[in-house]
Amino acid sequence: MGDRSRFRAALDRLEPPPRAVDWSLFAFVVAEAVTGLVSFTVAVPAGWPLFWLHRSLGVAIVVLLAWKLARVRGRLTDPTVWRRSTSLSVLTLVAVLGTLSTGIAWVFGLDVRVSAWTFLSVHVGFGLALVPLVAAHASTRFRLPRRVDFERRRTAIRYTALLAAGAATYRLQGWANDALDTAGADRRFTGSHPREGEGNAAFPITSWVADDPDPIGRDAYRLRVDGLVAAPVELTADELAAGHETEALLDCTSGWYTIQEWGGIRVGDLLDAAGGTAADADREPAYVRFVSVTGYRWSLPLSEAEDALLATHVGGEPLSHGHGAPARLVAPDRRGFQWVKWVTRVEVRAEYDLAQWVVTLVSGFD
Ligand SMILES: Nc1nc2c(c(=O)[nH]1)N[C@H]1C(S)=C(S)[C@@H](COP(=O)(O)O)O[C@H]1N2
Ligand SMILES: [Mo]
Repeated sequence: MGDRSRFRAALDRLEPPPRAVDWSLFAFVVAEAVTGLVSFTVAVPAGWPLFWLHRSLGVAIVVLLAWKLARVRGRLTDPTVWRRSTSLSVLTLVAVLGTLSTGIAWVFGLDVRVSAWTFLSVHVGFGLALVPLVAAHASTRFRLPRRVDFERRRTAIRYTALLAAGAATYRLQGWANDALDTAGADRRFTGSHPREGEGNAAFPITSWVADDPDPIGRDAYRLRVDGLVAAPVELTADELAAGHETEALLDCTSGWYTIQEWGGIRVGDLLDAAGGTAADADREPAYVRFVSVTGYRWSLPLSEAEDALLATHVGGEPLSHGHGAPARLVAPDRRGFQWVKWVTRVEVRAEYDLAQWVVTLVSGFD
């Protein structure tokens, strides 16, 4: 046997039975949606394995898809065998290819915009569309998985090999990007590209979905600090410019990051200005909620919040309206969407705020 045919034979042994390929594609797409969405909440380098898993699964999908397309090619190219569900299959294929190609392009540094969207956001859009499409596609050709298709030892070997190949491919990509010195070489572990420079002009203004308030007049502005505090207060913008400084990295899930020197007031000092936190009859202070003039909001656990900053300045300049003036949250170990802009209320609470996950998505829509 020549080297080539030996490779072919090994590849064929790795190929799962058709039904297992189909079910694996379904499972891997769901796993990609989950790892992708959860990765949005990861801001510290210790979370890198999640991003590697997402990338390895992505490469594995390329391999599974190649096996699948080799098998069903005839059904797509021969119009005499088209059925009603074929258009759904084609649509699903388009979404898969859209997700894969934008993901791969992003990895190689193609920081292209589709209107205001980065390729990474387009990737997320395709990926989210893919989940219901794959589910609908699977239901039109539903066949229960059979035990013989997932014989234990072979299955374990196959999936380990697939994921290892995925991780190895991603490693090779890193070397290729470095060797070619592409823009893709310069990504953080989250996949985000740097925005260099200091101050307001150095990084984009990003509103998650629809938040776009009118500028807030500095003189009329008051920040209310209330909830489980001893003495609720209202502070002026000048009182917030307390001169506390911290360097922190803002990493937006649309794929960019910036390191800036932020100035303002430590949230712990802010709570002290309200007499400190105070339990009432049956509630212990546990979270601090930061609420925007738009209603957008996020909560941090109390001890983390105390060390966070309510910023009035960036890179030595007063914060611009777009970046959240008069004051915005700077939460160092959090992703950008949690850095609430245009904060008008800081509230100490006892409970975790589950609804914030929805509010950040719909805030700004009337
Ligand atoms: N009120 C409010 N705060 C917000 C947002 C928003 O839409 N509304 N977007 C968040 C997102 S997604 C990011 S990445 C950062 C971006 O901050 P910047 O616009 O100063 O770059 O603000 C966060 N704070
Ligand atoms: Mo963001």
